[in-house]
Amino acid sequence: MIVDVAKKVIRLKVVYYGPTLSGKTTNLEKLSALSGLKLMKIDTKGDRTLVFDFSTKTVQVGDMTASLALYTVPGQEIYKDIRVTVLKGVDGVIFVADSQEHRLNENIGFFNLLKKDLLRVGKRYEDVPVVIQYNKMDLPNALPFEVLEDKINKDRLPSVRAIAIKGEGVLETFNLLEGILLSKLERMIV
Ligand SMILES: Nc1nc2c(ncn2[C@@H]2O[C@H](COP(=O)(O)OP(=O)(O)OP(=O)(O)O)[C@@H](O)[C@H]2O)c(=O)[nH]1
Ligand SMILES: [Mg+2]
Repeated sequence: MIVDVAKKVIRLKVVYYGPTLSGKTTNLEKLSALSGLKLMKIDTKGDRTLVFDFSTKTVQVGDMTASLALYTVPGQEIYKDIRVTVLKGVDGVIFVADSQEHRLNENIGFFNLLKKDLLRVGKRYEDVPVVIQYNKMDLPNALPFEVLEDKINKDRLPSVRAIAIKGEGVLETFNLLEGILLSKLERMIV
């Protein structure tokens, strides 16, 4: 978080994190379309995220303006260092899981990686709000919500079911995290 007292602006950073192809970029694309935000993408040829995607959203909190910078990390293993760079200064995380059965272990592995990556950028997992999204619930091989909760969400974090490709659950997920961040902010400034 960066506070610019002169301009009355508080800058917050939200990062979409999760395994490759889970739908992080799709989330930000749909969110940007639904909320009228301008999206910048840096892709590889195959449409996979190379560096990050980026968008911003501003919200009024009292007489301050909260400016939320929204990023997605690249999920591919070869970009693991970029992932850490994108996480620097993070205030809140949306963990996008791929609900398909064969990707369960990858989701669990990535959730543990999130904890390690947060430490690498000087943050404790316990101090950073995280919301989990179970994406691709439209697919026939998607695991039931209860199973996903049991296997991935050991800490009982807020979670949302989504079909990001249809825009379903995208706003709900974002609003959940935004609500947590803004109420934290209100407690600090009011
Ligand atoms: N069936 C289905 N496909 C989806 C859904 N959300 C995303 N996809 C597809 O999954 C693929 C990967 O989506 P991306 O949003 O690019 O995934 P990503 O997490 O950004 O991937 P990386 O950038 O490599 O980390 C694309 O072909 C999407 O269209 C969904 O809810 N259902
Ligand atoms: Mg991507």
